[in-house]
Amino acid sequence: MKVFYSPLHAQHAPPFEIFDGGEKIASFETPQRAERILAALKATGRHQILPPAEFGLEPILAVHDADYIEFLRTAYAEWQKESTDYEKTALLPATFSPPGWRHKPKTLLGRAGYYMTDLSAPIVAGTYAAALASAACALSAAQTVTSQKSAFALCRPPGHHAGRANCAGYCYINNAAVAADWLSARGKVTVLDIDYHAGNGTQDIFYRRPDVLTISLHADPDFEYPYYSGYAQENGSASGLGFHENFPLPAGTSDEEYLAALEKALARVREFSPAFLVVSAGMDIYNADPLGQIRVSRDGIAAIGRNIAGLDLPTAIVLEGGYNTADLGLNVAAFLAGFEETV
Ligand code: OKP
Ligand code: ZN
Repeated sequence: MKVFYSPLHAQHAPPFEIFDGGEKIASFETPQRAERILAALKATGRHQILPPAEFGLEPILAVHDADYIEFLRTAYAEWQKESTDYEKTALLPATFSPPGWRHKPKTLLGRAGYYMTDLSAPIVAGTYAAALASAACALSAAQTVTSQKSAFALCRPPGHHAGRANCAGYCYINNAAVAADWLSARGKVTVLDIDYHAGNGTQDIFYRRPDVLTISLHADPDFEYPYYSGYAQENGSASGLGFHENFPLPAGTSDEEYLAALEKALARVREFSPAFLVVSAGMDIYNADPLGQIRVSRDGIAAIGRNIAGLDLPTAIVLEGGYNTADLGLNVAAFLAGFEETV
């Protein structure tokens, strides 16, 4: 399978994230994640590693507001110019704009609180370059599946929590949404999100659209991040009503239980009958993930890949999360091997 990878991801290496209780910890989302995956995929000898093509900003601006992207591009440098009495390692505000309070202030930290919706997406010097390269990998995978069965985008940073105008949860540009929107000019698209966390950014971006069916299987947001969306009763709105589906799952979900929920999701995809599939492939459903409480084994991950391939659709597979760095490469390799297994 063609695998799109850019070394620019390494320019995004946030020195910390803030956890519950205000605990400042080393970021779980590290450059080593991508390096492990790259090494594991090379070791299989079954994949062709390629740099992403250039797509420019246009396909990104089709799903994100221009002022938000401009903020991502300029915020860090602008912040560096301000004189502060604290050390400026990563841009993270301490004030956020409550729902409905949508005045966009001139001051940099005010705008940071406007565009950043939690404490797990700090901006460092290389964030914008890495996020652009990550989106380009997803777009390259999308372009590939217009003429081939599948492609894998080794995206870092991930994207599915990024909304039209906000970053959150390690995500800045919504890679899968950018790829899906690009493909939607060529036919109906389904985004199937199997990351442990609800794909709330993707949900936000396509919520009113009937031409892109979005489906997310994830830990029930009633106990897990992102908490405020990802519930079963959220089904889209306006002409997009009926074209979003969430499958919230309990902690401890096993292979069998996960695959049963996936079967329901796949039935909905078949009914929709899209021309293309984009998979938001997070590996944090793994039973030994440090952030996750779903218990899918590596064999289970391979089975998920196999069952999704059974849809027999041109499929762009886009990396999202997965934080057991030691096992991450093997998990992605297992998913792709399952996907490529001929039935
Ligand atoms: C990104 B992806 C929880 C703090 C919030 C953010 C997790 C982002 C996951 N204690 N953590 O979906 O894998
Ligand atoms: Zn996740």
